[in-house]
Amino acid sequence: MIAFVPDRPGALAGVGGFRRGIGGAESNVACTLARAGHRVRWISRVGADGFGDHLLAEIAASGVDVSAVPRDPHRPTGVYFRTAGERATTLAGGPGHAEVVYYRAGSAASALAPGLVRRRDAWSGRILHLTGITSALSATCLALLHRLTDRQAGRPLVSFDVNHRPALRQDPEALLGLARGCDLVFVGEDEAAALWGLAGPDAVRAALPEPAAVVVKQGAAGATVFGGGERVAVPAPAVEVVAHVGAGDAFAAGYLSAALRGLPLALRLRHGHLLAAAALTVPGDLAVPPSRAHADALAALDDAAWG
Ligand code: KDG
Repeated sequence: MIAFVPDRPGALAGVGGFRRGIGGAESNVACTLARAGHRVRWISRVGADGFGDHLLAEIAASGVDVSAVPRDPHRPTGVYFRTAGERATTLAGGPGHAEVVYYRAGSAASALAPGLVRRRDAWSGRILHLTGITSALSATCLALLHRLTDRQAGRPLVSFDVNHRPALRQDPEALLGLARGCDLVFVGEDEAAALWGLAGPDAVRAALPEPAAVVVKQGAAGATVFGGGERVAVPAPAVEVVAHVGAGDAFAAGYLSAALRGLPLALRLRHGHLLAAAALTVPGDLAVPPSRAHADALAALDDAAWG
């Protein structure tokens, strides 16, 4: 999607102008992974409009292969507007709320369907990363995700970020069903509580026994991963938060980057935290991740150095 974000905090009702950026959970993960040095392909659908041109150019500029993103001549590129982060204040100067307004119904991406994405494109990498946002855009999008998570020969490791978005009114059962069919699941402790009434990482794992690994994100407290018979918890570094938007995507990208490199579970979580910290400290949806050498050096610090 194109993301319009105001230059200054404040309720949407009072915003005079917006800066154009890009957003979208999967493309954020793709861009961050590419910036971290991995070969990445993003598959979606955008309109044959200027916003589609901009989106493809920006995502390609991060090093992501966009050759499997067709242009839809009949539907526009999705767009969304949001406030400039959780520090937003009302016009009266009091504390405000993060506001998000989507213009995505009827967009090119919402018309994605099983017949429009070739499995050989989607399954060509070592990991396929999907999210519960796309599955909630339309019935055809949900059908596409079911097709891509079919347990058939040739399926790569499938990663799924639940990505609860109240504005999308996602179906909790549909999300649970999709998550159960994947190999690696990311979910926030708060998301699991809101969607499924689950309290804490162990309850989440009990409800999701099928995936080889389940990562439960616990905000400032850190994250816990269950995998290979292990339960590993790693605290998050303390950072001054500017905006939470994009932090979950950055976390997933950091975790996936470390997983692709075969690093142990604790280091996967640390790489996730590092990239999330890079996103938390900027107003936009995307942050420049630290170089691989810098990330490795930070991830190697002992727990005491993180507080
Ligand atoms: O994860 C950040 C996303 O929320 C943002 O980039 C937009 O994908 C998006 C959504 O639907 O909320």
